Amino acid sequence: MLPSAPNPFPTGTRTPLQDLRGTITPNGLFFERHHAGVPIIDPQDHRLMIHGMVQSPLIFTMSDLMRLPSISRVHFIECSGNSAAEWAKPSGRTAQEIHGLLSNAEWTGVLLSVLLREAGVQPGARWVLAEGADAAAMTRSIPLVKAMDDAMVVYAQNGERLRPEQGYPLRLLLPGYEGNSCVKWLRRLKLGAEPWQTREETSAYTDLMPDGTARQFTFVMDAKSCIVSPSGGERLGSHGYHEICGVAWSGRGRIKAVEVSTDAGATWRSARLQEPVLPRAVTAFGIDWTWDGQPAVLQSRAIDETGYVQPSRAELLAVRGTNSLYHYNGIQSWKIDAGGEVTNVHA
Ligand SMILES: Nc1nc2c(c(=O)[nH]1)N[C@H]1C(S)=C(S)[C@@H](COP(=O)(O)O)O[C@H]1N2
Ligand SMILES: [Mo]
Repeated sequence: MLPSAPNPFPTGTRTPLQDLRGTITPNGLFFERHHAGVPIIDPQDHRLMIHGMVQSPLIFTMSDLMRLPSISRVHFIECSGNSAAEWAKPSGRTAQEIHGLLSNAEWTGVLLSVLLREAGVQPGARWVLAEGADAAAMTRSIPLVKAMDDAMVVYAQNGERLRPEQGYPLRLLLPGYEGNSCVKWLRRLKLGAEPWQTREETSAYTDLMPDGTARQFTFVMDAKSCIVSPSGGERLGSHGYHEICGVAWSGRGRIKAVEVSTDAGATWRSARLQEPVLPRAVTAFGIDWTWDGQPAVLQSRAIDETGYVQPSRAELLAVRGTNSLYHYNGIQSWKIDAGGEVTNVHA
């Protein structure tokens, strides 16, 4: 992009999926989405407060948190606004432009359940309000069951401290939940009986259905996949063998299978999955393909361990209509023309 060109999306950056292989997103290429800039926080001054419906309210310093038993787990974060422009028409050109609000890292921190047990959850508490220390004071209501299950407060990413853009010094990580709920620069957790109906769960992050009702608290990111090679913006230079490779992920658990079509969904073949296949983490896949020089449409569909099958665009729109902004997980189609040019199409 020319230095003078306005950034079309100044409050976020996208991971260049087509340029990466394997599953781990290098920290410098992790996507970013901030609603009101990146705060500069001195970790010495940072505190995490836990209050509300607990036996004993607690305040943790960063060194308090870092003394506790740590765990490291690989999980993706995907913004629920990822691929949103595809609701209307084929919009992005590359995998990065279309699906780049997705990244995957090894996170290190403390299970949130450890902190909540320390505070003592009062009977009747069902929800946790998470608040960030940025200018947006991002706040989301999180079900207590998730908080007590696999939620983590994390301070490291791929072995090093979080980057400022990822929430340094502390962020909430809710594996498989929409990115917005993974509150960065986490400073406060309040327990209560009901959700708080904050701005980001009322005016935004709801899904307007065809009948005019809105779905709320649609946290889980459904299974999705994307072929990253060949992919949009590329030009296949030669006929013959090409490995088709890509990434798949599901907020509900492990990827069970990925199927690939080279004829716009008429026939499907099972792809190889790269081990390890981890729950709520990006899984890499590959399949052999010989390009005969004829036009082709490449598609992939992810199937997760719950049996959920990633829908075609038509199947998704049949249920969700076209009022939605968030949670687009329709199958991606890449058209290859006779000259080898790869473009984003809706097949
Ligand atoms: N405090 C705070 N937390 C936040 C945000 C924010 O603006 N402020 N953005 C959210 C959104 S919309 C997403 S998709 C993820 C993005 O995380 P990343 O920037 O580390 O990729 O963080 C979430 N957590
Ligand atoms: Mo987001």
